[in-house]
Amino acid sequence: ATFFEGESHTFSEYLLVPGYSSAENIPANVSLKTPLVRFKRGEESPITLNIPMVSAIMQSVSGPRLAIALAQEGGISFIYGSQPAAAEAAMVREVKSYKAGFVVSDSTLTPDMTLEDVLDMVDRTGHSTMPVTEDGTPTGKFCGIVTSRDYRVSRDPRDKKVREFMTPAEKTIVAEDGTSLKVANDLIWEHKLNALPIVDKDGNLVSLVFRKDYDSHKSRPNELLDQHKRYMVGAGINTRDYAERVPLLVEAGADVLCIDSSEGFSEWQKRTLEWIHQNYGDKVKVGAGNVVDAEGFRFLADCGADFVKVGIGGGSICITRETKGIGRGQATALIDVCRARDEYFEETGVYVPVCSDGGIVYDYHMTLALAMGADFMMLGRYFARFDESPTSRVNVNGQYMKEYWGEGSARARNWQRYDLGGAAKLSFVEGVDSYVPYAGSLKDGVDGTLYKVKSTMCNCGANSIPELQQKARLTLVSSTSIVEGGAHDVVVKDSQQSVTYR
Ligand code: MZP
Repeated sequence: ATFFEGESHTFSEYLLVPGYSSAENIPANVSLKTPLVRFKRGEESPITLNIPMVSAIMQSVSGPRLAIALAQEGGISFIYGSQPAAAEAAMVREVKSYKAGFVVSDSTLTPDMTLEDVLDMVDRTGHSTMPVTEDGTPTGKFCGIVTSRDYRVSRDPRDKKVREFMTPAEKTIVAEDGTSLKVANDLIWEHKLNALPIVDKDGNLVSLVFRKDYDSHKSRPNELLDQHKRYMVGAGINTRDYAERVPLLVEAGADVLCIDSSEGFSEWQKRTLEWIHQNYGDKVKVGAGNVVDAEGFRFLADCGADFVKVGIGGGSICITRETKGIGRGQATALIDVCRARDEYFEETGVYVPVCSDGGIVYDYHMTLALAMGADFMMLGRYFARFDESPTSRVNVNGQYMKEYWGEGSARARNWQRYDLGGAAKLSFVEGVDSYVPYAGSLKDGVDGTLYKVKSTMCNCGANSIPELQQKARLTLVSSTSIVEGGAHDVVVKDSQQSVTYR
């Protein structure tokens, strides 16, 4: 047997030691742009992300609604593969055909609705803003908007009528030929509106332009309002039915694929990658994994993986280490693989991005993962908590929760993820079915997290991810100093604080 030197560690056992920060190191100057797929020295990755976050290839995480919300923030989702190929392709198509920038409302509220009705509609449609018209039809005379934030703020007094929460339209613009997005953008900006209603000459609501559309379009202010951009989306595949699944996903418009497997250092992954390259050359980008050491990385990089995912047994819903006794502490695995990636780049001139998959619990773990060399992170639990994840929100003992279950659980039965060429079934479970605390909208959550990540990067004197990786100074911490790092020797007044402030 081979014994690895030292123990394997996880994120909570590390801290960043701040470095010198100049006056240039402010969060507003930090770029989180990062490569998604392999590229040659001196070139840029053909696909880059604006934020280093991708959502897990899981039934309870990555459906179309979450994929759209995450793409709007600059990340990417991988639609889950544990469903018929045609159903997965339909989800990809739904994301690709979503019209952003100019949203013609397909649902409106009427003044006699209760807040419960509003919640249902906000949940069902995924709209963050609802137009209210006099007669409740999309083209009725416009009289106000209700935002999901209004709902959240006011959700306790359930019997109140929605009328009380309508935000009167402070500004509207009249749709006419030649109306430019710039006009809408200027109004949104000037009046700090969340949504700008567009009405026709008779005052009937035509559509809404959202602040987030303004944010994503401000670099191209003169685009006309009927135009829209296509969001990026990824999709999971397995090592069994790739010959049928990949063509459907490619045809549906998937921007990138990823082999979804609990253990990727295998001939099955090699065969899958070879098949894709033989049939599509380098037109179809595909990530592979998961691995936890340098050997596994090199194998997949040599097989042509466009990125390599790291992590076995660290996922919040994962019991692989308990059931099979395989895995490695996530931080140690990541450090080892990232070192191998840098050596591979030195040797071959090809940079193969590394994704840290699973085990991120606190926001600061993301900064640590980036500092240790990850190009981006795959997150399951984190995204499952938001409005946009595909699972039900339930009330458990007075607290709102979202359901979250592993792909290897009895509920998901994703046997292909654990397939070793045997019978087409899940022989034993490697994951659990669980609840995670509900955390509101993806946008609010991601904004808060990334502000923390950027602030820490500034403390390390870094304004970009490569700079962080170069400058970061990390230290292992003792179990006693981990206790010192939390609130200690005081009686915390509100126990919820400890949940929310992280
Ligand atoms: P986390 O973000 O919830 O900690 O971990 C998500 C990751 O756990 C997924 O991206 C996937 O790699 C892994 N996963 C998914 N299902 C299981 C399971 O049932 C699992 N064991 O380990």
